[in-house]
Amino acid sequence: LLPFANVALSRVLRRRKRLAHLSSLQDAINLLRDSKRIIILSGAGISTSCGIPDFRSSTGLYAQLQDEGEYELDDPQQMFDIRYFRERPEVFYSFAKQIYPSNFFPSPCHRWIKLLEDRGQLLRNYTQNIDTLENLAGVTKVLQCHGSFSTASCLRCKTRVPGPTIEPYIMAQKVPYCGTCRETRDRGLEIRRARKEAAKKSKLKGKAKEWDSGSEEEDSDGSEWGGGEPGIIKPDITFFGQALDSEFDQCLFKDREEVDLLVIIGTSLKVAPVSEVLTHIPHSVPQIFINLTPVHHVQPDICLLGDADSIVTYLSTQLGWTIPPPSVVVHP
Ligand code: CNA
Repeated sequence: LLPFANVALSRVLRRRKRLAHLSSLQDAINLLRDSKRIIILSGAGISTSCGIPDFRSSTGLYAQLQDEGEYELDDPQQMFDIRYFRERPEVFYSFAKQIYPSNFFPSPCHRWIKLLEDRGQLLRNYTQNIDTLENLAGVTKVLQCHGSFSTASCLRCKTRVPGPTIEPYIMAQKVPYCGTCRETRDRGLEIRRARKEAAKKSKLKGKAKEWDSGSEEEDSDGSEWGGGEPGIIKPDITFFGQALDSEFDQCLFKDREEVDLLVIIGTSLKVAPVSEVLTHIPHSVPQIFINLTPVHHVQPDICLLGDADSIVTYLSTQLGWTIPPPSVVVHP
């Protein structure tokens, strides 16, 4: 018995007549055996077995946020919306520890991707995941399209800090503010105070008045502080409303010339522009889709529906490959 459903799409529905002959499990096995430059496009479904909920499953984060009602969101997606975050960062920080990748370990899927890399067959893993489990599995040819918790940046001055710097704030459910902004502000205020003091002392009243009425920005002697509070630090995960790093386009532009197989695993393909990878690679490149639930807005050549870990394990067995066992990994 197969641990999953092998869905052969109707030939009429096929997007490309050239590949209309592909549909069976044996085709998937042959493609995996013969391909040398595979793109893996992965999503939250490859990490659910690690204990990290996805977004859109019935037990996923959106359903949880909807049911709990704790955060009073108009829409669960708001939790990851950059405009909402700027207005109410405390909402995200009261929730973030639930998705913070502090104690999760790679799944068989992550280790399968590493196996493909070790076999010299992986062109690149485009992951939408922010959990960095690909890194923990040892995959090096990985592009974290939606960023990760491994770094965080100030929304105001853009200073970037290592992710662990804000870990205590995430765990304590507090909003971290930027130390660099704070220093700049304090330095500016200090300069302003010193100038006032100097002006008073030298009885340069006219000059002192001018300084008194000036803005902090003018007074801060190059600090460019515009007043207000220091910036909020946000993990460098891409929120809705934020552009992807230009590396995504650059890699795709290059990889589309080389790829010979696209394997899509554990994603609903609902989030653009990553979901559009399918349309950006040449039509002659076969596509295998491995997921718990079907998607209806795209027509990959081969759909294998079921638990992704079971499917890649089954495929590997058929191919005579061994997925590396979990190794002792240390979270950075
Ligand atoms: P999604 O829209 O929640 O879709 C996940 C898909 O995975 C669904 O179609 C599920 O049916 C499928 N799935 C769930 N469990 C399994 C399983 N065991 N085997 C096979 N398939 C399974 O998530 P997407 O990744 O498509 O959406 C992109 C979002 C999700 C990105 O912006 C991510 O940052 C975000 N996200 C990431 C994580 C993570 O890093 N682990 C967790 C939750 C959300």
